[in-house]
Amino acid sequence: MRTQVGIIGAGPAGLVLSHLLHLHGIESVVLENRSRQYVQERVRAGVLEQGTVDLLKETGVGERLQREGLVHYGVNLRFGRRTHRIDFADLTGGKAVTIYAQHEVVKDLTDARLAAGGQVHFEVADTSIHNFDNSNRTSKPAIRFRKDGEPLELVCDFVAGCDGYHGICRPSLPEGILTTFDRVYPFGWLGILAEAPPSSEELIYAYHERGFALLSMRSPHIGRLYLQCRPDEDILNWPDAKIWQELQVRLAAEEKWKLVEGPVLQKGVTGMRSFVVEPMQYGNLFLAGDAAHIVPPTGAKGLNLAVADVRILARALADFYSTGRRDLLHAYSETCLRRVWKVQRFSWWMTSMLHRFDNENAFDHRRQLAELDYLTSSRAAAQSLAENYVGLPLE
Ligand code: RFL
Ligand code: PHB
Repeated sequence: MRTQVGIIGAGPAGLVLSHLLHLHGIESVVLENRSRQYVQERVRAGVLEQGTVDLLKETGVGERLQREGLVHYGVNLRFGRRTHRIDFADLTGGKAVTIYAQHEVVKDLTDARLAAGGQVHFEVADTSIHNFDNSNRTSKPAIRFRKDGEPLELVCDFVAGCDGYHGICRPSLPEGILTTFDRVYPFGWLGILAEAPPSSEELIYAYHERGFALLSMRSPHIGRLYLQCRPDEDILNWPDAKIWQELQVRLAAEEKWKLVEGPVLQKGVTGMRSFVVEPMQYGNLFLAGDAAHIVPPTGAKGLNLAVADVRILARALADFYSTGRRDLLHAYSETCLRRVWKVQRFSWWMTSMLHRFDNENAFDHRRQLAELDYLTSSRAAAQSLAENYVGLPLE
């Protein structure tokens, strides 16, 4: 098999990259180790930045998103049982975020790629990458894998490692090339998907003595809620009634407000970490999305950052194929990392402000409350949150 760009991973990064390359007339093949059904049902992110929404719409894959997505012009911060709205439209000149599940984005992109005759292969096994270090200029990069038990090789000009945090691309780089920067948080999130209409039109981020809670949603009928929990929390310790009880306590408000409960459709625990590798490229291999960096979910940035990376990569590859110049490709990592670090900062800051840390004391609790008070009483501070939340300008 032969293609121009071999893409490993059919998550948001891999599929958006394949779609953008197609629009530039560049051929790619996407290899995914899970089944199509699995990736299209995996419950993950839900908040799309304005720039992500604009990109999907402008490139012809935003039709269902436009119809079904919920446009939010603000979020609520709740602490001391009071609710404070951050008005994005006012603070950012009319920008918003859109609530639309990640697996719906993945579904729309997969459909678009296949309808355009694109190659997306699911359930491939034993993926490995070769000859990507550029040392041997006569042999091209190759991806080896198995499909239905048969060993195959895909020869390409470039490999895009879009295979997420647990993928094989990042660990395939020779030792000593990558520098890792990370922080693991001493807590996780217990998330539920519930058949309950969201009790608020917009998201509520709640800071409470017992820990953080978040009210989000997927549709006017389906709620998505999270609780701060121990990083190794056993979900078996959390029967549905106990989850709702804890959500009721942490989300409680002074004003007349009620958290509507309903059957829990799905639940799980996620650990939280901040993680970056530098550089995000080596020879003809380019890492994008979670393969190169992870953010804690508090800022709702992971998917959006993955899309920002591949937009830069697609532009660099398009420039190479049309002019033969490699300067944008050489600058890929540096260009991406400027945004990556700003988003890391924002996600770390939101996480630090809103969670209870075991090793912190009453001073830190007062400091967190003061930060929230400042944020909700100073236009300058609120504007900083708003411009980061709706998404920093693209390069
Ligand atoms: P993905 O989505 O992990 O996709 C990688 C794909 O590669 C496949 N793969 C392989 N394929 C072939 N061969 C191999 N050896 C392979 N190894 C792996 C995997 O099966 C997978 O299909 O990475 P990508 O594309 O970089 O996208 C990143 C996002 O998925 C991630 O950042 C977000 O989900 C993070 N995130 C959120 N991001 C947001 O922007 N907004 C949010 O509201 C938000 N909420 C969240 C989140 C992540 C969460 N969890 C569960 C981690 C909420 C949660 C709870
Ligand atoms: C979600 O709806 O899954 C969600 C919303 C906001 C976040 C993280 C996750 O910060």
